[in-house]
Amino acid sequence: MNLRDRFAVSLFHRAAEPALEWQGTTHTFGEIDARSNRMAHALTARGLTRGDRLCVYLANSPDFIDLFLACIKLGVIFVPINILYRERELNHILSDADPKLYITDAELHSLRASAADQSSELSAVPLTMDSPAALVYTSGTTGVSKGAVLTHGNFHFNGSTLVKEWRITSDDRFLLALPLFHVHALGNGIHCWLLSGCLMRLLERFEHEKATATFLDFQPTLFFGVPTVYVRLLETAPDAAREIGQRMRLFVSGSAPLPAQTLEDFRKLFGHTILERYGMTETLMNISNPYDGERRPGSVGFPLPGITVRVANSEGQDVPDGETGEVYLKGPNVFAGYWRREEASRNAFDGEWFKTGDLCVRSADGYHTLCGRRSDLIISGGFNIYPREIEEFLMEQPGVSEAAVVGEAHPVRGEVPVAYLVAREAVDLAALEATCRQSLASFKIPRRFELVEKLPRNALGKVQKHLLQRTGA
Ligand code: MLC
Ligand code: AMP
Repeated sequence: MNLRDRFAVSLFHRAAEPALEWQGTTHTFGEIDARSNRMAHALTARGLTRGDRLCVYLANSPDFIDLFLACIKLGVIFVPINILYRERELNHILSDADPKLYITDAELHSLRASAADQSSELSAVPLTMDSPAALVYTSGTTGVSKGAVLTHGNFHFNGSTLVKEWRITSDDRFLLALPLFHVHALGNGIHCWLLSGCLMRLLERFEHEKATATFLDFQPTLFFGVPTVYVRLLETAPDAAREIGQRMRLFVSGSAPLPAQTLEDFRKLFGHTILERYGMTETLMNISNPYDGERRPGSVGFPLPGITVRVANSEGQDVPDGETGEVYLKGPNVFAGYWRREEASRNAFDGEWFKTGDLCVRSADGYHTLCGRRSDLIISGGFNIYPREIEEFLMEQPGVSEAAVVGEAHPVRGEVPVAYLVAREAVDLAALEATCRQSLASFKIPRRFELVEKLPRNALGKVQKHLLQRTGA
């Protein structure tokens, strides 16, 4: 048994049903199956075989889905790359994943041409739920991006759990506007769609200026967003919001904290209480507010069925309800380790428990509330930023002797990065920003650069970032 067998509930048994709307064209599940089979043959013709890596640097499109499904069917390991990444970030992933093929827009063009002549039938490759399906890169606290190995079983467990818990059926109309290169859209979106057999409209990206028109046109019943998307949707005119809300069944938020005020304002405008859940690349989804019952503002709810969660102190011992500890968890959702990084993989676990690095408090009635992270991760618009990566880059630039990057609160993005620099000689800040633009993804570019005499440090010499945050506010 593997993911291909599970996707057969839709790709085979619902072959004639509408599956995917993309830019005015509707594809049936049978067409999606056939397209990915042709793509699988085209990849095989390029020499790809089970266990090889395929890196994909593409925006959302049906081709992205064809490539993912082709890899699932062949046992090729799919490696999605954030399209906002620039050369430096790309080079690291390309050398680490060591792919047989790397697909950009130009390469896609020729691959599509060779797929067109291929057979739409494809024989089965022996794969199990333990076979690796994807390597998804997460920035590490060390500043080096690591590939999380996600198996067929991880994706299947996650998708089937969400379908059941969030009552997703083939009657749903699902609007997906998040980037497919991250697990929110790939692990949740694509899998909930294929395992439920619902109709999905895929957008290249979320554009808030067009959101109202898209919602009114497609009339979705199901939508997944990051908090920034919900903040943007608060700009919807009241009449349109009411109409959208009447058709809608479920709005889900995750990837970053949803402010309780946004949940409340959204409820007033759309008449729906957003269901907030918590996950991460290494584990897919962990904890979710209930479909029925109270969706508590500021809380992420209860562990999903089959997942065991503990709240532990720094010695790994359980803390009582009401006290803060780190989220430890185990279950079929937990990844198979970091690609070619045995030590990092070992360090991520305490025995059989995966250490998430997220801090949380459990209430007496079992609701979990996240309250920060062990590391100084910044989340901007749902994209993760590890300050250390930017700091190292800044310190390579002329004149910069020390750098500290901190997250500053932002009304739409949640947080944005701000850089504090100690200069050994005159630093041209405009030139520095331009250099950052060339080398770093747009969301990682500090919104402000501040020159300071020295960075505040504690007795051990560690930079006290909380003091900078206060200065920056
Ligand atoms: C954002 N940008 C994009 C883009 N998304 N560019 C191309 N394609 C995309 N998909 C860039 C823009 O160029 C711009 O750069 C900046 O980001 C903000 O764009 P905006 O137009 O002002 O958009 P905004 O209304 O702010 O909304 C941005 C957003 C986007 C929320 C739609 O950030 C987004 O899609 N975020 C989702 C990230 C995600 O899926 N995370 C899940 C990780 S998985 P510039 O240069 O102008 O600033 C995870 C686990 C879990 O965390 O639990 O789910
Ligand atoms: P990523 O490494 O991109 O998979 O991001 C995972 C991180 O996003 C988690 O470790 C959390 O810190 C954060 N996250 C995901 N969902 C939520 C949520 N609902 N509330 C707060 N933080 C979240």
